[in-house]
Amino acid sequence: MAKILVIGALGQLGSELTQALCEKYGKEAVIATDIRHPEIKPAFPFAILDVMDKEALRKLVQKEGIQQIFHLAAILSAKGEKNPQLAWNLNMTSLLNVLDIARENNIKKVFWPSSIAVFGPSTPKDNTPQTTIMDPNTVYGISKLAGERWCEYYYEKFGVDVRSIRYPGIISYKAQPGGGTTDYAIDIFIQALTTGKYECFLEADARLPMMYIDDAVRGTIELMDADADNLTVRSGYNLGAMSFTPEEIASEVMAHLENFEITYEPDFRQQIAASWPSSVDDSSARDDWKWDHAYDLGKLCEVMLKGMRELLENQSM
Ligand code: AKB
Repeated sequence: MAKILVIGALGQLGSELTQALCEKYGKEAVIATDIRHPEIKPAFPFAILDVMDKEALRKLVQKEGIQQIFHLAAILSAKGEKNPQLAWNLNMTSLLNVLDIARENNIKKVFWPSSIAVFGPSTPKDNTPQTTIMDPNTVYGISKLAGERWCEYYYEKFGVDVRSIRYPGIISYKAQPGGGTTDYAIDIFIQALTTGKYECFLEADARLPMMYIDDAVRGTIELMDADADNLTVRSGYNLGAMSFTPEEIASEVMAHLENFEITYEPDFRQQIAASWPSSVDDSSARDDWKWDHAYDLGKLCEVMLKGMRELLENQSM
């Protein structure tokens, strides 16, 4: 049986992607790992793994006969700025460990997430092209851009079939995001349902590309299923769904909760947001592997409010 290893399986993307992989391939085919212990027993096979420990990764890959790796562990943009050395070290060393082990053990496919953070202040902001100026000014963005170059290098030089997506902000309610700039678009739902007001750490008009988690998970699996001959991008695919500002999402929330109030107190994260695209051109993904998104802002708000409300009710029971 083809075994799939997920690294960072308890994170925001990892937890839902692991669930989807189990549904698609069966629980026996998936090994979920993370550096921390789960709070509740996960519904899939789980092991503790520190991806910085290359020997431990090698042993697990060989013992389990792993054939695909999804490496999702990373320090995100806002958290990375608090400890740049740690973010660089974790984001780069972990990727190089995975690429090396994949090469050594003839792993069939590797997935590694890139981000819109690879772009910077000189990048064209609207409909940002797949190939363009890239001058990221966060340590997270620098590590993602360097990571993309390494992925392409391992593909070109050693034939490792690495695939990657430049995710926009991912919005979900089941697992907490881990220190990103786009996290405001999740916090807003929690605050709207608990206190009825939200103080946003970005400016009212900070427009960023965003995506609902179901689209992100489906897109990831579709890219991994795509025929290698159809893939023209071996760095990271631009992937679009919707773009909105804090003001726009707030008025959509108000359409459901009329007393909701938003105020703005921008902090250091505003500068990060200002350096990123407001929308991306994802025609390569649409042409190469038929990417199409399903969620727009209206549908996102409906599903987030419903899901978050149920979650909060269950927590208070
Ligand atoms: C972040 O805000 O750091 C992430 C990202 C866009 O990669 N959500």
